[in-house]
Amino acid sequence: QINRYFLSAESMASQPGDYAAVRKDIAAQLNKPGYDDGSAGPVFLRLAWHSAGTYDLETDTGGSNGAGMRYEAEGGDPANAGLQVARTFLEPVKERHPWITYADLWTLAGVVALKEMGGPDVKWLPGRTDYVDDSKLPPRGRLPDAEQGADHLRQIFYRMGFNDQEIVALSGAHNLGRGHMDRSGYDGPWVNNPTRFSNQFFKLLLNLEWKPRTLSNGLKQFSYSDPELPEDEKEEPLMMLPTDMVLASDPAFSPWVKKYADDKDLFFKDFAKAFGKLLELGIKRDEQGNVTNTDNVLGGYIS
Ligand code: ZEM
Repeated sequence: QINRYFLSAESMASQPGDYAAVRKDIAAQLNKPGYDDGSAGPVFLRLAWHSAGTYDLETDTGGSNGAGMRYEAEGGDPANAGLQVARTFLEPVKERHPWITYADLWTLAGVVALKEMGGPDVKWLPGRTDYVDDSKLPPRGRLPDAEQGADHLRQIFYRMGFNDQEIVALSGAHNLGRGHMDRSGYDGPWVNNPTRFSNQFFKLLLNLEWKPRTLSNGLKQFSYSDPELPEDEKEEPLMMLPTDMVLASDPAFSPWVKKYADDKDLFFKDFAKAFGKLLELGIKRDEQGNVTNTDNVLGGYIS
Protein backbone atom coordinates (compact mmCIF):
# COMPACT_ATOMS: atom_id res chain seq x y z
CA GLN A 1 0.00 0.00 0.00
CA ILE A 2 2.50 2.60 1.18
CA ASN A 3 5.03 1.95 -1.55
CA ARG A 4 2.74 1.78 -4.51
CA TYR A 5 3.34 5.34 -5.61
CA PHE A 6 7.06 4.70 -5.94
CA LEU A 7 6.40 2.71 -9.10
CA SER A 8 7.21 4.66 -12.21
CA ALA A 9 4.20 6.29 -13.81
CA GLU A 10 4.71 4.53 -17.12
CA SER A 11 4.87 1.09 -15.52
CA MET A 12 1.89 -1.03 -16.49
CA ALA A 13 0.49 -4.47 -15.94
CA SER A 14 2.45 -6.87 -18.09
CA GLN A 15 1.97 -10.01 -20.12
CA PRO A 16 2.93 -13.26 -18.36
CA GLY A 17 6.60 -13.85 -19.06
CA ASP A 18 7.53 -10.20 -19.52
CA TYR A 19 10.43 -10.28 -17.05
CA ALA A 20 11.86 -7.08 -18.49
CA ALA A 21 8.78 -5.25 -17.20
CA VAL A 22 9.21 -6.84 -13.77
CA ARG A 23 12.89 -5.90 -13.69
CA LYS A 24 11.96 -2.30 -14.43
CA ASP A 25 9.46 -2.18 -11.59
CA ILE A 26 11.88 -3.79 -9.14
CA ALA A 27 14.45 -1.15 -10.08
CA ALA A 28 11.81 1.53 -9.47
CA GLN A 29 11.30 0.18 -5.94
CA LEU A 30 14.93 0.61 -4.90
CA ASN A 31 14.97 4.30 -4.15
CA LYS A 32 13.79 4.68 -0.54
CA PRO A 33 14.52 8.10 0.88
CA GLY A 34 14.71 7.87 4.65
CA TYR A 35 15.13 4.10 4.76
CA ASP A 36 18.60 2.95 5.87
CA ASP A 37 21.09 4.39 3.36
CA GLY A 38 18.34 5.36 0.93
CA SER A 39 18.05 2.09 -0.94
CA ALA A 40 16.13 -1.16 -0.63
CA GLY A 41 18.86 -2.81 -2.70
CA PRO A 42 20.83 -4.42 0.14
CA VAL A 43 17.79 -5.93 1.81
CA PHE A 44 16.57 -7.27 -1.58
CA LEU A 45 19.91 -9.02 -2.02
CA ARG A 46 19.66 -10.48 1.46
CA LEU A 47 16.10 -11.68 0.76
CA ALA A 48 17.30 -13.50 -2.36
CA TRP A 49 20.19 -15.05 -0.44
CA HIS A 50 18.08 -16.22 2.49
CA SER A 51 15.40 -17.60 0.20
CA ALA A 52 18.01 -19.82 -1.48
CA GLY A 53 20.57 -20.36 1.28
CA THR A 54 18.56 -23.03 3.11
CA TYR A 55 19.39 -25.60 0.47
CA ASP A 56 20.76 -29.01 1.43
CA LEU A 57 22.29 -30.95 -1.42
CA GLU A 58 22.11 -34.33 0.26
CA THR A 59 18.38 -34.33 1.00
CA ASP A 60 17.44 -31.94 -1.83
CA THR A 61 15.46 -29.78 0.60
CA GLY A 62 15.25 -26.01 1.06
CA GLY A 63 16.24 -23.53 -1.63
CA SER A 64 14.37 -20.73 -3.36
CA ASN A 65 11.66 -22.87 -4.94
CA GLY A 66 8.38 -22.56 -3.03
CA ALA A 67 9.05 -19.16 -1.43
CA GLY A 68 8.61 -20.73 1.98
CA MET A 69 9.42 -17.49 3.77
CA ARG A 70 5.80 -16.47 3.24
CA TYR A 71 4.93 -18.87 6.05
CA GLU A 72 5.77 -18.76 9.73
CA ALA A 73 7.91 -21.91 9.76
CA GLU A 74 10.55 -20.25 7.59
CA GLY A 75 9.57 -16.56 7.62
CA GLY A 76 9.54 -16.53 11.44
CA ASP A 77 13.05 -17.97 11.71
CA PRO A 78 15.02 -15.39 13.73
CA ALA A 79 17.67 -15.60 10.99
CA ASN A 80 15.11 -14.02 8.66
CA ALA A 81 14.22 -11.14 10.96
CA GLY A 82 13.79 -7.93 8.97
CA LEU A 83 13.22 -9.55 5.60
CA GLN A 84 9.51 -8.81 5.90
CA VAL A 85 10.56 -5.27 4.99
CA ALA A 86 11.95 -6.48 1.66
CA ARG A 87 8.88 -8.58 0.92
CA THR A 88 6.62 -5.61 1.66
CA PHE A 89 8.68 -3.36 -0.64
CA LEU A 90 8.18 -5.94 -3.41
CA GLU A 91 4.45 -6.37 -2.92
CA PRO A 92 3.48 -3.59 -5.38
CA VAL A 93 5.58 -5.33 -8.03
CA LYS A 94 3.76 -8.59 -7.39
CA GLU A 95 0.42 -6.77 -7.59
CA ARG A 96 1.40 -5.28 -10.92
CA HIS A 97 2.63 -8.58 -12.32
CA PRO A 98 0.54 -11.21 -10.54
CA TRP A 99 1.70 -13.93 -12.91
CA ILE A 100 5.23 -13.97 -11.47
CA THR A 101 5.80 -16.33 -8.56
CA TYR A 102 7.17 -15.02 -5.30
CA ALA A 103 10.07 -17.44 -5.62
CA ASP A 104 11.01 -15.90 -8.96
CA LEU A 105 10.30 -12.34 -7.79
CA TRP A 106 12.53 -12.55 -4.71
CA THR A 107 15.46 -14.09 -6.55
CA LEU A 108 15.10 -11.67 -9.46
CA ALA A 109 14.92 -8.75 -7.01
CA GLY A 110 18.39 -9.69 -5.72
CA VAL A 111 19.76 -9.83 -9.26
CA VAL A 112 18.23 -6.49 -10.26
CA ALA A 113 19.29 -4.79 -7.01
CA LEU A 114 22.88 -5.98 -7.42
CA LYS A 115 23.05 -4.63 -10.95
CA GLU A 116 21.43 -1.30 -10.04
CA MET A 117 23.96 -0.85 -7.24
CA GLY A 118 26.84 -1.15 -9.70
CA GLY A 119 27.36 -4.90 -9.48
CA PRO A 120 27.76 -7.49 -12.21
CA ASP A 121 25.10 -9.12 -14.35
CA VAL A 122 23.98 -12.40 -12.85
CA LYS A 123 22.46 -15.06 -15.04
CA TRP A 124 18.89 -15.59 -13.87
CA LEU A 125 16.27 -17.98 -15.18
CA PRO A 126 12.58 -18.04 -14.23
CA GLY A 127 10.39 -21.02 -13.47
CA ARG A 128 10.35 -21.35 -9.67
CA THR A 129 6.93 -22.05 -8.25
CA ASP A 130 5.17 -21.06 -5.07
CA TYR A 131 4.08 -24.57 -4.33
CA VAL A 132 5.31 -25.48 -0.86
CA ASP A 133 6.14 -29.14 -0.55
CA ASP A 134 5.96 -29.81 3.20
CA SER A 135 8.43 -32.64 2.86
CA LYS A 136 11.00 -30.19 1.48
CA LEU A 137 10.58 -27.48 4.09
CA PRO A 138 13.99 -26.62 5.51
CA PRO A 139 14.39 -26.89 9.28
CA ARG A 140 15.56 -23.74 11.02
CA GLY A 141 19.27 -23.32 11.58
CA ARG A 142 20.37 -23.76 7.98
CA LEU A 143 21.57 -20.17 7.54
CA PRO A 144 24.96 -19.15 8.87
CA ASP A 145 25.49 -17.83 12.39
CA ALA A 146 27.78 -14.82 12.36
CA GLU A 147 29.18 -15.57 15.83
CA GLN A 148 30.89 -18.74 14.67
CA GLY A 149 34.11 -19.73 12.91
CA ALA A 150 35.59 -21.30 9.81
CA ASP A 151 34.29 -24.82 10.53
CA HIS A 152 30.76 -23.51 10.74
CA LEU A 153 31.07 -21.52 7.50
CA ARG A 154 32.35 -24.62 5.70
CA GLN A 155 29.63 -26.82 7.19
CA ILE A 156 26.90 -24.41 6.01
CA PHE A 157 28.27 -23.66 2.54
CA TYR A 158 29.61 -27.14 1.70
CA ARG A 159 26.09 -28.40 2.50
CA MET A 160 24.87 -26.27 -0.43
CA GLY A 161 27.71 -27.44 -2.66
CA PHE A 162 30.02 -24.42 -2.46
CA ASN A 163 33.82 -24.51 -2.02
CA ASP A 164 36.19 -22.20 -0.10
CA GLN A 165 36.67 -19.80 -3.00
CA GLU A 166 32.92 -19.45 -3.46
CA ILE A 167 32.43 -18.86 0.28
CA VAL A 168 34.80 -15.90 0.12
CA ALA A 169 33.29 -14.55 -3.10
CA LEU A 170 29.74 -14.76 -1.71
CA SER A 171 30.80 -13.09 1.53
CA GLY A 172 31.75 -10.07 -0.58
CA ALA A 173 28.02 -9.28 -0.57
CA HIS A 174 28.87 -7.51 2.68
CA ASN A 175 30.00 -4.61 0.53
CA LEU A 176 26.32 -3.76 0.74
CA GLY A 177 23.97 -2.82 3.53
CA ARG A 178 24.36 -2.95 7.26
CA GLY A 179 23.61 -4.76 10.46
CA HIS A 180 20.47 -3.66 12.27
CA MET A 181 20.18 -3.93 16.05
CA ASP A 182 16.48 -4.86 15.74
CA ARG A 183 17.08 -7.57 13.11
CA SER A 184 20.27 -9.56 13.62
CA GLY A 185 21.45 -7.55 16.61
CA TYR A 186 24.62 -6.40 14.82
CA ASP A 187 25.18 -2.75 14.19
CA GLY A 188 26.43 -0.65 11.30
CA PRO A 189 27.73 -0.85 7.73
CA TRP A 190 30.79 -2.74 6.50
CA VAL A 191 31.91 0.02 4.13
CA ASN A 192 31.48 3.77 3.77
CA ASN A 193 29.28 3.57 0.70
CA PRO A 194 27.00 0.61 1.46
CA THR A 195 24.71 1.01 -1.56
CA ARG A 196 27.47 0.74 -4.17
CA PHE A 197 28.79 -2.73 -5.00
CA SER A 198 32.58 -3.00 -5.04
CA ASN A 199 35.48 -4.98 -3.56
CA GLN A 200 35.93 -2.45 -0.78
CA PHE A 201 34.84 -5.00 1.84
CA PHE A 202 37.93 -7.11 1.12
CA LYS A 203 40.27 -4.12 1.11
CA LEU A 204 38.98 -2.86 4.44
CA LEU A 205 39.01 -6.34 5.94
CA LEU A 206 42.75 -6.56 5.19
CA ASN A 207 43.84 -2.99 5.74
CA LEU A 208 42.03 -1.55 8.74
CA GLU A 209 42.76 -2.20 12.35
CA TRP A 210 39.62 -3.94 13.57
CA LYS A 211 38.87 -3.80 17.28
CA PRO A 212 36.62 -6.33 19.00
CA ARG A 213 33.53 -4.79 20.48
CA THR A 214 30.83 -6.40 22.59
CA LEU A 215 27.40 -4.90 21.96
CA SER A 216 24.81 -4.21 24.63
CA ASN A 217 22.98 -7.38 23.55
CA GLY A 218 26.08 -9.51 24.16
CA LEU A 219 26.94 -10.05 20.48
CA LYS A 220 30.54 -9.55 19.40
CA GLN A 221 31.51 -7.66 16.29
CA PHE A 222 34.63 -5.88 15.11
CA SER A 223 34.70 -2.16 14.78
CA TYR A 224 36.74 0.52 13.06
CA SER A 225 36.56 4.22 13.47
CA ASP A 226 39.08 6.61 11.95
CA PRO A 227 41.40 7.66 14.80
CA GLU A 228 42.53 10.76 12.87
CA LEU A 229 39.10 12.38 12.88
CA PRO A 230 38.31 14.74 15.73
CA GLU A 231 35.46 13.66 18.02
CA ASP A 232 32.84 15.97 16.44
CA GLU A 233 33.64 14.84 12.89
CA LYS A 234 33.59 11.12 13.59
CA GLU A 235 31.68 9.08 11.05
CA GLU A 236 29.59 6.04 11.88
CA PRO A 237 32.03 3.23 12.76
CA LEU A 238 32.42 0.40 10.23
CA MET A 239 31.94 -3.19 11.29
CA MET A 240 32.93 -6.75 10.53
CA LEU A 241 31.13 -9.86 11.75
CA PRO A 242 33.18 -12.59 13.45
CA THR A 243 32.56 -14.75 10.34
CA ASP A 244 33.93 -11.95 8.13
CA MET A 245 37.14 -11.76 10.20
CA VAL A 246 37.59 -15.50 9.79
CA LEU A 247 37.95 -15.01 6.03
CA ALA A 248 41.13 -13.02 6.60
CA SER A 249 42.68 -15.43 9.12
CA ASP A 250 41.83 -18.86 7.70
CA PRO A 251 44.70 -20.17 5.54
CA ALA A 252 42.42 -21.41 2.74
CA PHE A 253 40.08 -18.40 2.73
CA SER A 254 42.63 -15.59 3.05
CA PRO A 255 44.36 -16.02 -0.37
CA TRP A 256 40.97 -15.36 -1.95
CA VAL A 257 40.39 -12.30 0.21
CA LYS A 258 43.72 -10.94 -1.09
CA LYS A 259 42.88 -11.76 -4.71
CA TYR A 260 39.48 -10.08 -4.49
CA ALA A 261 40.95 -7.05 -2.71
CA ASP A 262 43.45 -6.66 -5.57
CA ASP A 263 41.24 -7.52 -8.51
CA LYS A 264 37.75 -6.08 -8.62
CA ASP A 265 36.98 -7.64 -12.00
CA LEU A 266 37.85 -11.10 -10.75
CA PHE A 267 35.65 -10.56 -7.69
CA PHE A 268 32.72 -9.38 -9.82
CA LYS A 269 33.07 -12.35 -12.15
CA ASP A 270 33.33 -14.88 -9.32
CA PHE A 271 30.55 -13.27 -7.30
CA ALA A 272 28.19 -13.30 -10.29
CA LYS A 273 28.89 -16.97 -10.90
CA ALA A 274 28.50 -18.05 -7.27
CA PHE A 275 25.37 -15.93 -6.71
CA GLY A 276 23.79 -17.30 -9.89
CA LYS A 277 24.55 -20.82 -8.66
CA LEU A 278 23.01 -20.03 -5.27
CA LEU A 279 19.74 -18.94 -6.85
CA GLU A 280 19.55 -22.17 -8.85
CA LEU A 281 20.03 -24.55 -5.90
CA GLY A 282 17.33 -27.21 -5.98
CA ILE A 283 15.93 -26.03 -9.31
CA LYS A 284 16.04 -28.72 -11.97
CA ARG A 285 15.85 -27.79 -15.63
CA ASP A 286 15.69 -29.52 -18.98
CA GLU A 287 17.93 -28.51 -21.87
CA GLN A 288 15.62 -25.64 -22.80
CA GLY A 289 15.91 -24.27 -19.28
CA ASN A 290 12.37 -25.24 -18.31
CA VAL A 291 11.97 -26.24 -14.70
CA THR A 292 11.25 -29.93 -14.24
CA ASN A 293 10.97 -30.22 -10.45
CA THR A 294 8.17 -32.68 -9.73
CA ASP A 295 6.63 -30.35 -7.14
CA ASN A 296 5.88 -27.96 -9.99
CA VAL A 297 3.71 -30.62 -11.58
CA LEU A 298 1.90 -31.22 -8.31
CA GLY A 299 0.40 -27.76 -8.08
CA GLY A 300 2.74 -24.87 -8.50
CA TYR A 301 1.46 -21.71 -10.10
CA ILE A 302 2.42 -22.34 -13.70
CA SER A 303 1.98 -19.52 -16.15
ZN1 ZEM B 1 24.91 -11.51 5.09
N1 ZEM B 1 24.43 -10.75 6.91
N2 ZEM B 1 25.74 -13.14 5.95
N3 ZEM B 1 25.23 -12.32 3.26
N4 ZEM B 1 24.00 -9.93 4.23
C1 ZEM B 1 23.84 -9.54 7.16
C2 ZEM B 1 23.48 -8.58 6.21
C3 ZEM B 1 23.58 -8.77 4.86
C4 ZEM B 1 25.87 -13.38 7.31
C5 ZEM B 1 25.21 -12.68 8.34
O1 ZEM B 1 25.10 -13.23 9.56
C6 ZEM B 1 24.64 -11.39 8.11
C7 ZEM B 1 25.85 -13.50 2.99
C8 ZEM B 1 26.54 -14.27 3.91
C9 ZEM B 1 26.45 -14.09 5.29
C10 ZEM B 1 23.87 -9.72 2.88
C11 ZEM B 1 24.12 -10.63 1.86
C12 ZEM B 1 24.74 -11.85 2.07
C13 ZEM B 1 23.67 -9.37 8.56
C14 ZEM B 1 23.00 -8.16 9.20
C15 ZEM B 1 24.16 -10.51 9.15
C16 ZEM B 1 24.19 -10.75 10.66
C17 ZEM B 1 21.50 -8.34 9.05
C18 ZEM B 1 20.70 -7.21 9.65
O2 ZEM B 1 20.84 -6.94 10.85
O3 ZEM B 1 19.91 -6.60 8.91
C19 ZEM B 1 26.74 -14.51 7.51
C20 ZEM B 1 27.17 -15.12 8.83
C21 ZEM B 1 27.11 -14.94 6.28
C22 ZEM B 1 28.05 -16.06 6.00
C23 ZEM B 1 29.04 -15.96 5.15
C24 ZEM B 1 25.72 -13.82 1.60
C25 ZEM B 1 26.25 -15.10 0.94
C26 ZEM B 1 25.01 -12.79 1.02
C27 ZEM B 1 24.56 -12.59 -0.40
C28 ZEM B 1 25.10 -13.22 -1.44
C29 ZEM B 1 23.39 -8.38 2.65
C30 ZEM B 1 23.17 -7.71 1.30
C31 ZEM B 1 23.20 -7.79 3.90
C32 ZEM B 1 22.73 -6.37 4.21
C33 ZEM B 1 21.23 -6.37 4.43
C34 ZEM B 1 20.66 -5.03 4.73
O4 ZEM B 1 19.46 -4.99 5.03
O5 ZEM B 1 21.35 -4.01 4.68
